[in-house]
Amino acid sequence: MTTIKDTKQEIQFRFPKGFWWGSATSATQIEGAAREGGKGLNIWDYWYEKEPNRFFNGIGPDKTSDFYHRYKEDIRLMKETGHNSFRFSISWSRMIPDGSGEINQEAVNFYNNVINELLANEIEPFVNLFHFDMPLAMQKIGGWENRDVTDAYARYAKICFELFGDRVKKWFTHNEPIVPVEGGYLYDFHYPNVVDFQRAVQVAYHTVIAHAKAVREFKKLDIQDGKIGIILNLTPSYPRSSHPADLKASHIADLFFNRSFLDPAVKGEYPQDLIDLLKEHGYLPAVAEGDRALIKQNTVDLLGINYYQPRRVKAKENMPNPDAPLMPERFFDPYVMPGRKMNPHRGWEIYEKGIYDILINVKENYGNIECFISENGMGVEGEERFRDEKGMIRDDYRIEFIREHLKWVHQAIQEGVNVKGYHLWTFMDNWSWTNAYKNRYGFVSVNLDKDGERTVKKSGYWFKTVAENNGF
Ligand code: BGP
Repeated sequence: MTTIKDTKQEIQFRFPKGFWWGSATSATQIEGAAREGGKGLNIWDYWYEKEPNRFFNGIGPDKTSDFYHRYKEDIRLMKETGHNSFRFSISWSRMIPDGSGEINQEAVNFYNNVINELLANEIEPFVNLFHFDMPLAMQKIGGWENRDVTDAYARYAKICFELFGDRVKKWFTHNEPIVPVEGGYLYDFHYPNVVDFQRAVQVAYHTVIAHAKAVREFKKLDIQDGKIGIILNLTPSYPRSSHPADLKASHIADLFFNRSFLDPAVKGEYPQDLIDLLKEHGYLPAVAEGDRALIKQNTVDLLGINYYQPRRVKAKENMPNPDAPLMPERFFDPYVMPGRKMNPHRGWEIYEKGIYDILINVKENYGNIECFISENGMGVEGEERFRDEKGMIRDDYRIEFIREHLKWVHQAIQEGVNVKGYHLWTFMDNWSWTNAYKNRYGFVSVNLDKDGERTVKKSGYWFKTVAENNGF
């Protein structure tokens, strides 16, 4: 086995004892076996069948790294890369093929096997229940637009808690719930490709209701040592300047893209400014009696934070057409900061201090809730060119990316933020929504031309030393 020794210097950035080192994945992106093992279709299987040309190189979710069959080998590689924890998601349409009916025993067996294998390797399973993968049968009745789907989801969540809660202690209701709202109902990069602000608001609201109902089920079960959380992609919103118009623009972007989920999940209530804004423009969602109490009583114990890039905005430069359909961009323009550092492959700004700013905000404004970095990572195209003669991809840029972010996480810990871990996106190169295999993110490379052959990258071995030393 190859090992990469970190320099023999003293550990400068030491993390608290028991820090969670690991990585994150999602069912649709790694499992494969899309039509196997009794799985029902989800929106990704369906959309790919309808419009394969919307996916990079025409590759769909049926061609992934095949974790469904290769989980043992993969878990062994997790061990080899120093993981003490690992996040995966359960596929709702694998567990309950039509979303609301019979439980699929083959799925129960599969997830039991994965959980048991992780525990046998001393890797703590972190389980997420929904990662963009609405069962097709549920989408056909309206997806999150239909309130009945929130009940089907809560039932599915309860079933998972009951079946796996004896061994899984960290649970998450959703990953990045704003993304299906943006992708599916505003900007056309997820099925059902609707562009409609009113419907987007309803979808976002019902996602919060579904979340709160799942949390309620969890709390009823009183799982020993169990924690329930949500995973949010928090994009700190930076104004171009301190001019009041820029500040207002950035405040509104923050309300839409961060606080629309962060506040109800952690504080149990929506920000009044967001309610006022939607009301002023006539876009409040339909609500039901008792919703306010439901949200208030079902806040999370644990917050997962995904951080990739900041959002920079400025006041609108041209008066928006008041008759155009409302979109969030009515309230701000994007701002390109001169001299910013970019990941050219993904087109995202790299701003390491953003991770610290989020954490400090969580400490100061969200009761210093227990949290962890649940995703952070760097997607790079064409990594094969960095493969050396021994067959290892030398991804030094990824090591630097992780290290620079970890320094800011460490700083936040020094200042008292309750951060418990760091998970990279992602464990192995995976299929990524419409980008398919364009950008690679993993500690482990997956060679699609060689039957999915896995090789650990330099970053994977580096991470092992970090995890073992609990610092660097
Ligand atoms: C997050 C998602 C992941 C993953 C990651 C990288 O938003 O939770 O599923 O895909 O982003 O983004 P992408 O794959 O689009 O490059």
